[in-house]
Amino acid sequence: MAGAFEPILTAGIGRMALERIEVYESQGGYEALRKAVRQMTPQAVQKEVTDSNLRGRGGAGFPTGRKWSFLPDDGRPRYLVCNADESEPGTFKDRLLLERNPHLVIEGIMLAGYAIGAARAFVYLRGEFRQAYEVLQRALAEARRRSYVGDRVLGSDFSLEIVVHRGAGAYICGEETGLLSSLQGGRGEPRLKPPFPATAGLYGQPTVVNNVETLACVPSIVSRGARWFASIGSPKSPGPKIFSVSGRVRRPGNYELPLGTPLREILFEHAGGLEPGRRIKAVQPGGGSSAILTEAHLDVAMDFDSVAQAGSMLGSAGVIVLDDRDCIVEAAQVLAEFYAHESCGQCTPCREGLHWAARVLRRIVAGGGRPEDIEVLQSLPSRIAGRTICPLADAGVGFLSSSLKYFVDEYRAHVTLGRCVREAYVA
Ligand code: L3W
Ligand code: SF4
Repeated sequence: MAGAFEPILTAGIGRMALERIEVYESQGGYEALRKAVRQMTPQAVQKEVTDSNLRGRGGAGFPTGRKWSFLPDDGRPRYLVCNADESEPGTFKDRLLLERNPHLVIEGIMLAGYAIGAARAFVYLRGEFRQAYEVLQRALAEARRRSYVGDRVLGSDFSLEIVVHRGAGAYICGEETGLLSSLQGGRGEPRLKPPFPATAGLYGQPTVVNNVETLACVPSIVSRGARWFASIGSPKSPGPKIFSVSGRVRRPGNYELPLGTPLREILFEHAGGLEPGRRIKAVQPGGGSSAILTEAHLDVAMDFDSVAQAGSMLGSAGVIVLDDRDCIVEAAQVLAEFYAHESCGQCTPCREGLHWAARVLRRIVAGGGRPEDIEVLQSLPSRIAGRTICPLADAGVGFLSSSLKYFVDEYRAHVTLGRCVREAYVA
């Protein structure tokens, strides 16, 4: 399957200027939208997406068609929000699509908006993505001129405007309820769910929040059909997926492959493998929030269910590779500092616990670790995870708890020696 796979979302990137509308159109761009508004009812588009088994690409893998179906049919205005606040450590796939294939994202938004009957669509864009902002604004202006966006799309009864809103650089605004609060002008603070955005979202109205890559899958589902999409990759997690690979590989970058491609193939056939003589120490398969896997897991199929069975999560599919030169304690510290910094502060276990984790790890890395620190670190994850409003706190201890499971001896040696044991074997 992987050998026969042709990229769908990234096809043409690097070879042609897809951000120019005439180039995108020359590749069949906006044909799916034309087909939808001229030949399909909104319900038919929704059914196609449901039957395709498309699952959300932002981290949770929730079935997209099912999410759309939760919107109550009560006459209230509905909103569509494209979550483009990509901030997950090791994840840079949405940025690629936004900067290099913006019309695919716009077409996906228009199709999703048509399917759910959206009154307005918003793109919540990570504040630092300045280039993506400019590219997207230019692309939107072109799309409006050609009647793909705005009033009476392609002469039909369907109208939808897309508004781009720039965030201000907070990771937590990628969490959907934090995002909606920020979009309304409030603080980027998550709230408990339920109610889910589907029933009480933007301005209290029914709202769908979909990730950039999820929406970018919709045009090909509409043009080529649900059955075609469902035949790609793993049956329960079908379709293409962009894996962002970073860390100790020879060719870091974005690789679009079928979901279910083995981790080994992604790392060694596509990302160039490791430098000669090096060994894999740990891999985070789903961004900085995911638990680590080790060399023993290299044959895991990279789909939502298989990675979960292996003890981690596919998440955003940001694959981060550490090799035998990397200090596990230092890596844990870097991530703990990140999540502690990004905590919005509402929940005590997250606000205080992540700072304590970072503080203890900083002490160990600096050579001042105490024997009891290991027990403190081991007890932290269960006191933090699952006890907070949103998943940031769980994410903040994902690396810590899994690395303690596989590398507790390295933590202990670090404390005993006052330095990293890797110095003993790094060439
Ligand atoms: C209506 C129900 N809607 C679920 C909806 C819900 C949401 C989606 C998934 O976390 C993960 C997290 C991060 N009625 C519903 C319903 N929904 N039941 O379905 O919901 P949920 O709560 O399972 O997940 P979530 O809160 O959206 C997302 C992980 O992603 N993550 C974060 C990645 C960040 C990026 C990025 O920077 N681009 O992707 C990392 O892997 O840890 O587990 O829409 O409303 N009964
Ligand atoms: Fe804020 Fe952390 Fe609570 Fe999420 S878990 S709401 S980031 S304090």
